[in-house]
Amino acid sequence: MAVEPFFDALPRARTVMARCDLLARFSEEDDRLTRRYGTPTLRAAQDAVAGWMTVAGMTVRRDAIGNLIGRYGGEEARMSFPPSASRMPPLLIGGHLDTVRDAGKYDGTLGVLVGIACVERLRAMGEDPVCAVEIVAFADEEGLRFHTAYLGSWAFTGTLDPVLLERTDADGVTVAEAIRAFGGDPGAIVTQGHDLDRYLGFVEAHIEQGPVLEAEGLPVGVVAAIAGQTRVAVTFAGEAGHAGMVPMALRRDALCAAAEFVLAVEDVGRTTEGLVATVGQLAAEPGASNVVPGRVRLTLDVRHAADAVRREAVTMLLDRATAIARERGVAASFENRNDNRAVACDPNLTARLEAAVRATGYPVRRLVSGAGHDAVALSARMPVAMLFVRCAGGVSHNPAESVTVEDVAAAIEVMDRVIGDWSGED
Ligand code: HGY
Ligand code: MN
Ligand code: MN
Repeated sequence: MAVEPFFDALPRARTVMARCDLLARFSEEDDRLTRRYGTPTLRAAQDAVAGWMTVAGMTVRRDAIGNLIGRYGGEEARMSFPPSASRMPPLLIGGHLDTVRDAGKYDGTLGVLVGIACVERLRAMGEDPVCAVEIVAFADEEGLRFHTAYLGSWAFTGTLDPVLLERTDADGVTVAEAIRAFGGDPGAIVTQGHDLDRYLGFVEAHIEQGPVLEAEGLPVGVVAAIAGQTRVAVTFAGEAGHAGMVPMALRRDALCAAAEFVLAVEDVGRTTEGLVATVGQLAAEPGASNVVPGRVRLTLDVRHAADAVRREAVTMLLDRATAIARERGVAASFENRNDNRAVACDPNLTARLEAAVRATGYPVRRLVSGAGHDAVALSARMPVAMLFVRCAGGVSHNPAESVTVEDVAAAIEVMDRVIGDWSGED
């Protein structure tokens, strides 16, 4: 289906960029962008997005965990203008509005805002999309608050492990309490299913967060698969002591044990083909310059496209932590916080996405994503596909994250075509 040249994507891309700038102001911290699940700043960002959805002719709702969902077409659209007679199940498009700490402004938001830009075209053209379009802004993909990935999308699919509802954040607030405080209903989460079997599938436009598209001079790429990831909370417990009085040979210094482990993590990552392993958070207690650290809590993040390789690396690293602890007279303990298998994108939906990329005038470059995405959780219940958008230097999870308006326009055109692609099917 030819996308009307009249509705050139560039002006809409400029609007997307401006909206990313605006959403970046909704942060829990004055000097950097941090927006966790269940916070007033996430709510404020959602309210801004809900406003844009409403103006675009969408009906807007929140589900039991607080994901924001806009819908264009289908029954609800009959009351909207123009009356729509969408006859096919909805195509789900979206991203996430929560962020990491000191985040960039495109990770997650781009998928939501590109989707809204496509609906704005449908509305302006008076298009009657054969497939209704739902735009979802997941409320927690990063897991910054509870150290769990995909809380929003697991809940959306009705497959959230109820055990997670008792998971606590740094302040001892449980997921269930945070859901209630955010206006959600933890009891409804396990049962809500959003008629999942009726969705044509889920497509997200997301920054690549890597250097390949830029290195090859391509504005967009297509995700073939998403690597599996394991997140473990590791604790080394030694003995706090007076920095001036405890002889070096008698110390049970938890931070020295942790430091040796951090370098072991780096070594396994460097020597295992295709593996990445990271210690992203580390806290030494009691945290005083004249006290030998008695306890260290750190996070381990291990990823690989092959689940067996990832799991073997995790086992090896936890065994290494146990050995280091024994040699240093400290104790090592572990809590598996998150374990997600690798996911291949749906071949049929990906073929449609690839056709849209070609029709927009670009070659198809398939990539494996080392970054996790909500498509992992959704893949259990519907076909998923992802479009990558070039980002400068591949930098992400960093305030320097950036994209060009031209590449956003390319992504919008591709997504216009993905939506329009069903117009030939009744
Ligand atoms: O951690 C990830 O890969 C994603 O950004 N949540
Ligand atoms: Mn991210
Ligand atoms: Mn993301």
